Amino acid sequence: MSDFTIMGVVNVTPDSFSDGGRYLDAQAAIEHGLELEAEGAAILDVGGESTRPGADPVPEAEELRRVIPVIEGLIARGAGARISIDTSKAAVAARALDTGATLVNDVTALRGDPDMASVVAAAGAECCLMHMLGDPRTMQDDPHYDDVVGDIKAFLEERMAFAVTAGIAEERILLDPGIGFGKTVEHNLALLRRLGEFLDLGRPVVIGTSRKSFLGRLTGRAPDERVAATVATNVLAYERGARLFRVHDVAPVHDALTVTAATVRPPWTIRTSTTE
Ligand code: HH2
Repeated sequence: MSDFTIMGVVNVTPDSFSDGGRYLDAQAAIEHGLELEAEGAAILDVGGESTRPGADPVPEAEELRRVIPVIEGLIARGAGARISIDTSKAAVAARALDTGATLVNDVTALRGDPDMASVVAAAGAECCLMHMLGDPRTMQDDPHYDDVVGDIKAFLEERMAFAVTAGIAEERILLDPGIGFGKTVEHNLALLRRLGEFLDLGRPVVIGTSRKSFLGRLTGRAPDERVAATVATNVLAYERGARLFRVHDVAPVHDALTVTAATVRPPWTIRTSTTE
């Protein structure tokens, strides 16, 4: 039994930074989700609104039109992975939860829509609270922190208290420092280096470095050439205690984390089907 969970990204958007437009068609998104599950994703994170820097907001009706058929299709096709809805709109979360999603991944940490906390609480859903400085239009405009780890820890602690007060059970909360959301390259690296400090908050830590621009700034590579850099950061994050990994490239990250987990936390399992 592995002690890590991979969340595969299913973006049903025309403008996501690394795969925009590839899975805009519901059938393509469903096939992609099933492939990610076969590669080892235990959660499929379905999103219909890009959060890349400068992204335009998507109207609720359009977001629903993008994501609901994909969730329905994944369930109809017998997906075994749990389904997460990546949204900051309460109405989208509510419909997704009714359709069969069990986790709400809200990059605004319940600040984007006043009804979001009660929707999550009423459904008894899990929710991922992520840190973002400002909003996607402005977040990369000279972000500043007194102490990036301390400031984000305090933010997540406050958001967790808010969620619990709103009726969301603490055991259903996941926390994410929000790599790339209002952070310089140095901020992202400091968060990874000191990720273990977030374990003090007592909830599972989610990390999303996949193909992000700081990896491009460091390697000079385009988004779809950042797999090795993504693997490196996820291995580092595991070693520092993260247990949920939001990625586009599930197969390589799954292999890398399998070996990392076996090394860091034995016993490991020998798979007899491998060839020498
Ligand atoms: N990153 C993105 C979107 N959602 N959710 C969590 N919890 N953590 C993250 O780091 C995170 C997230 C951005 O990645 P992507 O979905 O590929 O891009 P876009 O927002 O352009 O669709």
